[in-house]
Amino acid sequence: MNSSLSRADAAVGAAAGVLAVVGNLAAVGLATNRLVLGRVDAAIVNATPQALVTFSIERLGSTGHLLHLALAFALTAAAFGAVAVAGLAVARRTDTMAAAVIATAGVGGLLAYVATGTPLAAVGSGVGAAVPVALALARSPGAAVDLDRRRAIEVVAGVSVLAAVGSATGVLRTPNTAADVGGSEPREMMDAAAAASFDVDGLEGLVSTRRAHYEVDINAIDPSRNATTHTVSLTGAVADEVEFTMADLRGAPTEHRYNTLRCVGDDLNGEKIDTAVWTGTPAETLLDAVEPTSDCECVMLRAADGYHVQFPVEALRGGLLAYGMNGKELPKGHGFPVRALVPGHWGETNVKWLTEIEFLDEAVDGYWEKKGWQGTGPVETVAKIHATEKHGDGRVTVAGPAYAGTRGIERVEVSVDGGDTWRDADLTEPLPGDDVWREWKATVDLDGPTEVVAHATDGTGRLQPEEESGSYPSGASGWVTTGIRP
Ligand SMILES: Nc1nc2c(c(=O)[nH]1)N[C@H]1C(S)=C(S)[C@@H](COP(=O)(O)O)O[C@H]1N2
Ligand SMILES: [Mo]
Repeated sequence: MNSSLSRADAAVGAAAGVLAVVGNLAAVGLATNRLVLGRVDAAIVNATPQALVTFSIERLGSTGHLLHLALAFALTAAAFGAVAVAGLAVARRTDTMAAAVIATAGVGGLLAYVATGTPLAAVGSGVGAAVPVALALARSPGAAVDLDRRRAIEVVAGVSVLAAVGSATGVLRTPNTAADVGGSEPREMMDAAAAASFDVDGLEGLVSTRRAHYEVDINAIDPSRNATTHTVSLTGAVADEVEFTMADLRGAPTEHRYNTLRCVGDDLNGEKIDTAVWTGTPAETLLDAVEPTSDCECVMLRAADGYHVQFPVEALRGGLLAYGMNGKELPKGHGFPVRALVPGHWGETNVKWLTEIEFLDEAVDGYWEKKGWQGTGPVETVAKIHATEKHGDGRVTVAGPAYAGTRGIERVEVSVDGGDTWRDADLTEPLPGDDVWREWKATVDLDGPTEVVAHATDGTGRLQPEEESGSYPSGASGWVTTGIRP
């Protein structure tokens, strides 16, 4: 083999690698568990040192996901590419095109089957890997295979078109129907929240519709769940296990709630905090259907993406199993078809793509707790400074959300003299509900650059702690300070 030949082989191999990944996607749609890419990505995340995973998810967000997804793509495509290159070698040895194509499709398909356990994924990847090999060999049937440069370029061009069509097919196969949920009530609640919100430039609104609700996920690709087959099972230390379909959940008593979520990894003045109107059935409906047999009184919630979190069943009892968000079906990124909402607890307990509520014999750590986080308990109290609106005459309105989970917000104060004197900020009327933030605002008169400090007092009369800490391991603390000028 001379070197130009092997370069042509490499081009066909790369094309086969890409097309195998795309073929998989085209065959099964955007469904993590059924994509070799999704499996490899999950394996990379599992093999990555925990500190790095935490850093990536909490700090880099979607950029971090893109990085490990790119690595997963390179590894996956390289594996299928190697199969195709081996296929070309088979062609040379046997002098037949059919043997090479069948070998590539077979081994590629087997690889995908082993990785995903999904026959359709095997077909998609096998065919995808074999097509470039077939194209490369097409005009030299039975002959000794010599791949010249021109042929390699033709193959890559042809495969690029197929890859584009295949990717589009795969993404379109993914159901993206956001049906209305909950009738007119969620809409009315959103309107009421909009009317109650302060009108300050840059403030997000009491229901976060001016900007997208934040998202924190352990996986780069959200699991795709089919609402007609998805179930939530109550398992483990119970007299009899019970399984609920989505039809069961929708048939159970319905509630609409304002509910605020905040990630334990949120910075003190960060934006991993939002509020939506959620529609679902009280978790109690499900919990009452089983008889616990242990006295641990703790549950492990498990999800379709492998996520799991353990906390006292008592916290879940007042919670909601939500299938609607802001009057629509839950968006995929927020847990379609059903997620848990646990009043007043850090975001990580609010499991998306919920599949199982397991009653435990003894408490064990969940996903984040294994990485050292302590985020299964109640949220810390915080007043954030998210907006400053200048009036042009020396007056500046500062404003933000204030949140203390189920304790509620009683008062927010601001200081412009470094904390010597404080004045009360205005608060929005509390929206009904046990776990909803409020907005605060205060207009201050300034004659020069000034530091503004804000702090909140919760419904129990306790002032937000002044001592500063980062979000790891149990949530950020301190008073938010911002420099403003008139
Ligand atoms: N299945 C599953 N549920 C999950 C997560 C996840 O990665 N997988 N992330 C948790 C974390 S850390 C937070 S802060 C919230 C975020 O919910 P949101 O993305 O709807 O804002 O979901 C929680 N539920
Ligand atoms: Mo989180």
